[in-house]
Amino acid sequence: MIVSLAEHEPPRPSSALHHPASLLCRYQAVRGETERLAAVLTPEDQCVQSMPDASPAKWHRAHTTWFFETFVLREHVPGYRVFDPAYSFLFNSYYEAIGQRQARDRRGLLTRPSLEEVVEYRRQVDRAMCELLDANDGEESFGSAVELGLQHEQQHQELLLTDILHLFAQNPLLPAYSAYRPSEAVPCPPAEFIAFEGGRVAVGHSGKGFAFDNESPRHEIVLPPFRLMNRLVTNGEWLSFMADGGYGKAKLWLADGWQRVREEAWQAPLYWQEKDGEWFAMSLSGLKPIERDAPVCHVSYYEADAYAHWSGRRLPREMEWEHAASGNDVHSGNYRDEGYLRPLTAGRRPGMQLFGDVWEWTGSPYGPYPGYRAPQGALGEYNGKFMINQMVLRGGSCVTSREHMRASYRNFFYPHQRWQFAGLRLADDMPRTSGARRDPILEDVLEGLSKPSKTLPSKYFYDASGSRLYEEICTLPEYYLTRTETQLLKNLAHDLRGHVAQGTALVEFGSGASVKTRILLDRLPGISLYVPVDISEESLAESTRSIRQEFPKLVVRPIAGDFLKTLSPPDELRSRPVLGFFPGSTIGNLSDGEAERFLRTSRSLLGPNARFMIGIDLVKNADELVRAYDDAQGVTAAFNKNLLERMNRELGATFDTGQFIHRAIWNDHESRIEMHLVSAVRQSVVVGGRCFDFEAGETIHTENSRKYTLKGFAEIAARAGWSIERSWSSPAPAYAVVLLH
Ligand code: AVI
Repeated sequence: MIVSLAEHEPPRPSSALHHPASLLCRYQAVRGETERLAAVLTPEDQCVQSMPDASPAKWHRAHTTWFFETFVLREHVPGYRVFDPAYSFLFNSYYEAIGQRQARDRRGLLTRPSLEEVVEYRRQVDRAMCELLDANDGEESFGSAVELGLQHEQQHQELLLTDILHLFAQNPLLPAYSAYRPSEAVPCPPAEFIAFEGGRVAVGHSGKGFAFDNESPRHEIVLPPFRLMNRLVTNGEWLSFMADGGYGKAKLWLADGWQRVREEAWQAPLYWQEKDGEWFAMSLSGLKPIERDAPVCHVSYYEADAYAHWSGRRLPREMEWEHAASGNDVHSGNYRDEGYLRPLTAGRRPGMQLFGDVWEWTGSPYGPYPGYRAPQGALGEYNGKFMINQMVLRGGSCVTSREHMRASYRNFFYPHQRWQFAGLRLADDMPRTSGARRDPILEDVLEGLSKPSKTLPSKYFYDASGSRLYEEICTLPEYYLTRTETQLLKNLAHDLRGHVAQGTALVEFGSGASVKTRILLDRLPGISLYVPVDISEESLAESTRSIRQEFPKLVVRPIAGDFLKTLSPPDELRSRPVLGFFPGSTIGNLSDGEAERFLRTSRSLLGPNARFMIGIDLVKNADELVRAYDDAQGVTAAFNKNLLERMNRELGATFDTGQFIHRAIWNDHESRIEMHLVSAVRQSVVVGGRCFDFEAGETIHTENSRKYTLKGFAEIAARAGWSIERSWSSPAPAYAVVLLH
């Protein structure tokens, strides 16, 4: 529902001027900034047009000048003589009321006027503008046109860089516009969904400072409760979408988008290229390796929408974004002023990464607000006539000027366009719980089953019967992991004996029944403090009790919590040697991105000087791997199906477990064993009051179990700031325990 405020509030000018600095100073600063941005470009760089949507830098410089000449000097300076009457044809962008113009896609053919003549044009107009502003600063009659000209010029500054990147990306030399500026390495926060209550909220420009006409009138709407992701979608997450065949699955795409994917053979965001299995992207600093934690950029609306569909979510509506953003510090973001000229990892500053980095595609079509009327005259063409067939983007980017941005700012592009610095965040609707407390398991399950490729989180395997079945798996002849690791631990404990100093603390992640811990405690007498970390308070209490009984001199300080989240260390951990312990190749149940994040956050518990011992399963013959996850006695099948039984028990779901078949497959591309439950027939299942349809043969993906090479694992660890100090590997079946420091 939309309630217009227009009836209750007096109309106000859309571009009321309240800017503190004098207009003359601002004029000089903004015009000077355009010159600074162009200064490193050669005359050739500035003349070429790389595609119809992009304009040459020379054209941007001339067009912004024409804007001041046409809408300020010719209107407000009696007797002003234009620099060259032909320029109105050359540098009018789209103003029908002003007259004919050079076709947009032929701007690159303007080898004349020369760049020097355009520079001279800028000088003449600047002289006349400065004289006018000097004599009449604060003059309302032309002040709003000057301010509009400055905001317009800032938009073209961004376009100039956007278009130069496109141009340079076509050049086999892949030139850099500016040097790469390193940024501090920060952990990317895990994706979380922040809840907003919604309700009756006011949106649109509030009336203070400059705003474009399309941000008004401010009006009230009713927003249903919603959730927004706490940060932008990352390159790493986009790689998962690609790895899952996202660009090849028609069902994820809008029909127009799917047509584009096929016509233009999209396989990755614009500017990405794969070399020897690694992804790189062209940037304003030249061709650079993809940074997994940085926000994905240069995707179209079609791609953003397909990604949202794939992830079982949706794009935010523009008013959800604006409501979430209003009240946030609009100036705190990675804008052009920071000098990076590329989107950076979230987590550098508090907040939801709403401003700067990348323009965020919203799911909202660009249209007029209730009561909107385009201003009279030629300038009425600035925004209003584009209110069809485009989608709104919010928040500004790493090439937007900081002072140009507002929470109410609406950018807009066609859904197929990719050359803008555009990315996305996800949103979703609040689960309908009719006021009752939310059930996190139900939410995760509903989310996983809503995805086009259905999933269930593997962490829910381990209820009481799942844990029993897993213990049984560990004793199976096919499941080599446990006994191989046990043997390795016995051997390496012997090697380490002299190196584990007296007073060492052993911190175990996902300690469970602490079975393998005993191998270390028996053989490494230096360990005097044991910190088991586990999400299950019950199994922690049980293992703490039995370890205390068996090792009476050992101090045990259990931590109940999710080790994937940042945990604070108990006081006793300070000022002693610390050895982290994460056995069982449990790290392989995480995606590489999650593993990297876990390794990074584990530092907060372990401290800066710790060592970290991790068990990892290694790549080997596919048959042997599949056998380990599809044993002859069917214990792993029962373990997998227990997930469905658990949903039936705890959520009242209606899975007929006899109609699902356990399947383990080796995914060579991702180097992992995948466990699936395959629907034997066409069937429907009800969970949490929702009905999920299954085709015969459709699968629920329940677990990944990554198999590493030592080199591949070292790379993941290195990204998280660890290096391998030593490793112990077994001969076939290959398995390793690595010691990181
Ligand atoms: C706990 N985790 C390391 C086991 C694995 O090998 O990925 C879980 C498991 N799944 C099937 N069998 C065992």
